[in-house]
Amino acid sequence: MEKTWRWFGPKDKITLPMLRQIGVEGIVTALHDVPNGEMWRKEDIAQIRDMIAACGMRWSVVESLPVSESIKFGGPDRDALIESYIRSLRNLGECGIKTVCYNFMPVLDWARTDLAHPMEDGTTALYFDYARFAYFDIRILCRPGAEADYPDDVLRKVEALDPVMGPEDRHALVDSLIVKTQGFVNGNISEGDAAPVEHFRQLLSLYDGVDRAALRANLVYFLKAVMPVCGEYGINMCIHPDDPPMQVFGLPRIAGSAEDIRFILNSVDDFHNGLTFCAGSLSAGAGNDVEAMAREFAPRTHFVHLRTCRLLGGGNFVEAPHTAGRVNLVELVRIFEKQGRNLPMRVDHGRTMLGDEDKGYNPGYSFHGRMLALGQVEGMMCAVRDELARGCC
Ligand code: DNO
Repeated sequence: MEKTWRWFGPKDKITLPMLRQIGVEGIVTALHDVPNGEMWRKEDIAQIRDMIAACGMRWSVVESLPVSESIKFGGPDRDALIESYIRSLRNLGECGIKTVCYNFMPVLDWARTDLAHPMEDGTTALYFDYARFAYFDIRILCRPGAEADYPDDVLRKVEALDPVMGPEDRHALVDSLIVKTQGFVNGNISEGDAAPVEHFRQLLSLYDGVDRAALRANLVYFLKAVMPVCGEYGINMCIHPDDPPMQVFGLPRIAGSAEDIRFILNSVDDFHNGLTFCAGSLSAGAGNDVEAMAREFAPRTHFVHLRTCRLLGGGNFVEAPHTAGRVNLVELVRIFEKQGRNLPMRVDHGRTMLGDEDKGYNPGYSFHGRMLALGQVEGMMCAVRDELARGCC
């Protein structure tokens, strides 16, 4: 696999020369300043590509070329938005950038209740607490009928949180769930939004009446529309799984299980319609056998995210060190190395450590934590390549 790293563009405090020093070969980035839905211009793409090349690396993967909400819920302007998406793909293809990650999660991209959960060793990690998540839904968002979506024990935990959640805790929860994790990935809600909860409610209402079947149909519609330009330029689209892989806030989600992924790949059975194998997102689903999924979907995987969660029971999970979660990442490295396609791979997320805390990095995207994880995964890759060269795996 190709060692890649998610870089947030020229404003990122982690610079390209720093990445070169730690052995990164390919960059994963996007035109972060272009508003969602607008076409990516060829000159802007070429400028970033050349900036990366000047530092001895290549722009390997776009993460993400965001899919507008209207394409997902099937709004009246979806064809115009798909047309703009196709133009962006064409411009990327002409600039030689051929792996495009996107997701089809309505409104909310990834979600965590705590972005700096203290670990025993002094680092912090991303954390998901199901009861706090439900507390946001029921007590802050006040979504009608929300209670019906949670089991009794979680509802009891929500009641137990009532006396302990002060205004600051409530504010921090809103910030973690719908502001900090979202602003830099899809721009639906960004820092500085005066009324994020109200804004979030309006976004949710766009999906009134859109169920799983409708969302699936809208994804297939989108994929069929973009496949011709992908075929023309050899672009591989790769959908990112839902994170966490479960229904949230009454919204449909359609990319969280083996059955979901099978449906997506089979509905548009084209090599260019592929998967971002995000081991970490999939590992948060208790029902997912992540290694079996990697074996099944490797031939249609175009981009790999390596990390793993530790499940804590009751729907809670923490992002574990890359060597110590529920997924055996060594086996995943074996599966993807055997593909022989030098698949771009980035370590996903990382703990916050050794001075990362006050640098203002995007949550999950620390420098030292990710560098340690990259070193660990690089070690796994060396060992697996050695095994393969000796013909012993
Ligand atoms: C979070 C990321 C996601 C991912 C998008 C891809 O850290 O893995 O935000 O980039 O879902 O579209």
